[in-house]
Amino acid sequence: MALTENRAVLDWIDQMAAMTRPDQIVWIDGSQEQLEQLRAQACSTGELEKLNEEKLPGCYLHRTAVNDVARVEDRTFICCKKQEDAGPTNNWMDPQEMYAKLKKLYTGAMQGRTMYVIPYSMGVVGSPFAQYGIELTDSIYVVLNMCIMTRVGKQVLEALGDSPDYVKGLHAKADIDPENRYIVHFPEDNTIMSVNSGYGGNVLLGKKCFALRIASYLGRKQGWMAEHMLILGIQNPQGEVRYLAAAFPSACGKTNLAMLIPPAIYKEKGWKVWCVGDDIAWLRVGEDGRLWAMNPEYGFFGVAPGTNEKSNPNALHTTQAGTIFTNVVHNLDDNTVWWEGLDKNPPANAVDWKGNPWNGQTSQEKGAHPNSRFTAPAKNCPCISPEFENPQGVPISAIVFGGRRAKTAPLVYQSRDWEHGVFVGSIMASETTAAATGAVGVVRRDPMAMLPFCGYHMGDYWQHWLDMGKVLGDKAPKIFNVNWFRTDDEGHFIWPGFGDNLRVLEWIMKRCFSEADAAQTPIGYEPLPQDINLEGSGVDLDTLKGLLSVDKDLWRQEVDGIRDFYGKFGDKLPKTLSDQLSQLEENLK
Ligand code: GTP
Ligand code: SPV
Ligand code: MN
Repeated sequence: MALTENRAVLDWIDQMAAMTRPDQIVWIDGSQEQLEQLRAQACSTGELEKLNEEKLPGCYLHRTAVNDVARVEDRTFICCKKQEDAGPTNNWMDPQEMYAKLKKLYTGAMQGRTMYVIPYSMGVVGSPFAQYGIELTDSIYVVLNMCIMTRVGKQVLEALGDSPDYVKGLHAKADIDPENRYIVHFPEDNTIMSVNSGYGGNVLLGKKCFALRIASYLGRKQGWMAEHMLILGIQNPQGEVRYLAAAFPSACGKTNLAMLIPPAIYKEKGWKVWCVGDDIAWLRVGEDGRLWAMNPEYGFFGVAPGTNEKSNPNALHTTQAGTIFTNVVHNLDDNTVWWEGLDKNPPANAVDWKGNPWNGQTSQEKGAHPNSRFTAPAKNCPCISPEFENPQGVPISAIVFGGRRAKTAPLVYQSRDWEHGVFVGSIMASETTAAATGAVGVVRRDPMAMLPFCGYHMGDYWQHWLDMGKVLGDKAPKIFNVNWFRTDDEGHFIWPGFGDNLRVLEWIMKRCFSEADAAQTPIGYEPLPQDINLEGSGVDLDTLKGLLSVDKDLWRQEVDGIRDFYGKFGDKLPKTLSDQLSQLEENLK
């Protein structure tokens, strides 16, 4: 039975059902009884496997199709009326043409299946900054994941009332055919259509599709920003909590930084870190003129490999109950899960991510997919911020950009001002990871970590950043860039990373409150080496100096790469940014 009388919602569902022809329609009300019944049903068909109830209460394992393990950027489209509004970094097709193409793929796609109606909220239900969506899907896995990642149920429909202002999302697994896989956004129609995939980022439509691609488009129109950023609070020994938001590309350390555990010498002094969000931030100018950030999500869809008791105990703890694991190893001895980097003792009696028998003691192949994931409730996180449910979000003192660069980018530097900071974000580059299909380890430009997620022209997006800076004026957060991933000649990471990253964040926060000095370099401000606390880090001052070094030759090559990249944007490239590039070139002379 329908859970709303909203005409716009009911008419749209009627149309989608007429096209996809499900056997039945089930509304997700958010109740535990209904979810329990769906879990049981998914277990009966093998879509989910129930894990050890003592060791991993309420946890399940799922395997996707082998050809369907990551976001598909080459099959992701922004379909607005004019191609120039999508810009050179997005795939585009005329909306009418795309609707027609998709119609063929969706027609009858849910025959013999159930269509689930998921009313969900991005943000606290009823808050002035929440946005609502409805996802129609024929996948129980999607329903259960959406119920962890977003706020789902009747209360969303009540908050929406009879308003037509919601994001429509249609997902059909169809045949999981990679040749006919499409992840399509119609920003002008508030609509998302996803077909032929069952992988998280392609099908949990509240996440990248809505909260970044559609929301970035809405944010530009309405004067706010949707960013691929974690949000965290750093509590110093005086008890003050200062917040930062950080944009790193996929699988470059957001979840890990967001749940950071301070090194022993920091803990002893009383430092704490609070996680507000690990992937997406919606930012707006508050009544006090400062920039405020809220996390529209309700859970974490995190990278499993590499997560362990040492690198990130908070993340590991977060996944020990009520979690869905996707494409990890199934340990048959005790019906638990394993992945590369969990511990040094891979199970011998196990099943790998493809569903084949796997002996971790002898196999040369990886057991878990490099992009295997956990979907875990935010409330499980031991360091979840007390402000997590605050509809206003938190005030941001620093914005941090960063990527995976073996060379070139130093451990940390600060921009000279907001405009220079926007330049620093726009020239971000990072080695590609397993989070998207395609080659791994190739350096590519990924401005603000938004290359795959910006729902409109990247040149307009940069202008929007510059405009936001004008509104914020002297209340604007300070902007920084970090790189935890510099390597030595043997390819080993030089900086210990993880908890030790707090040493860098401490300096960043001090800069925001005029409590630390800095040195000028051609690319911006850097810490005086003695101002980074290295006690207990195992890093000596010379190594740190190396990590902070700016190699002018490499940076001159960088300038050439940036100029090529900027060339794509034609007259949509803000003049401020081309001026910044000239300034950088000048500084390197
Ligand atoms: P998405 O969920 O794809 O957006 O990824 P993310 O940005 O949240 O990345 P995540 O924190 O999951 O980290 C991805 C990988 O980077 C994991 O394998 C981590 O172990 C590794 N990693 C994270 N932080 C650090 C760090 O400080 N140093 C090093 N060397 N590796 C790190
Ligand atoms: C990312 O790739 O940045 C993720 C995972 O956070 S996904 O939801 O697949 O986009
Ligand atoms: Mn992400």
